[in-house]
Amino acid sequence: MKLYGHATSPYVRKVRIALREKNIRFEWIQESPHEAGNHIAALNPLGKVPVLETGDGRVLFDSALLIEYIDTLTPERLIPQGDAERLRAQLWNTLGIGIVDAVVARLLEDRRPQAEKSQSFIARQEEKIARALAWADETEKGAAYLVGEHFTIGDLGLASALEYIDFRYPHDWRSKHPRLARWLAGISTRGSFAETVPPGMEKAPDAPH
Ligand SMILES: N[C@@H](CCC(=O)N[C@@H](CS)C(=O)NCC(=O)O)C(=O)O
Repeated sequence: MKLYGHATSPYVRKVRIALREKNIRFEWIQESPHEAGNHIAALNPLGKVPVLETGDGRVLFDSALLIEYIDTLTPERLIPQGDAERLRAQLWNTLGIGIVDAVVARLLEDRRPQAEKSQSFIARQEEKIARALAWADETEKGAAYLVGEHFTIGDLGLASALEYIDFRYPHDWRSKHPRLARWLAGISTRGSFAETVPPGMEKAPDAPH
């Protein structure tokens, strides 16, 4: 199995976390669609990473689909099998996806030349992130995992999104949401998170998203 994508992409990281959680070996091809001469568009018509070559002739793209596929490969599921639990876990994951999308949109806008960037667009993304953090803090029940007794796609999606905020939109959200911060601190100690920290996450980075 081959995974294509760069180390700073939050969508690629989610797939790496899922593969590590499930102890699935894979070859990581660190290619970025932002680099000249890359081959991503030949694999994914949308020209985006992550892309997965499954090893049996299939080429899949989009992190949500890749995680859905990966989850079928071993019995311990990240995506709960019961309808009610799956819906709850996927709602948390969807919140995480929305946070990441807003952080990426904000970052790209912020990197435009001063005269071209829209402060109102940036503010709109920051409002989405602030509301999502407040919603998560109010909805989260203070347990180790968001849904049930085990780590699920909900924990993966939200925790990786919060760490992406720290990476690309660093600001003190923790003092407003200490319970959420405590929950994240617990999830962040997992090997799958510790081993996939993007290079430069501790510093203020300026590499492509
Ligand atoms: N919905 C997609 C989003 C993937 C995505 O936007 N990836 C970025 C890298 S972080 C990318 O490849 N961007 C290149 C482009 O949009 O041209 C997923 O979840 O995989």
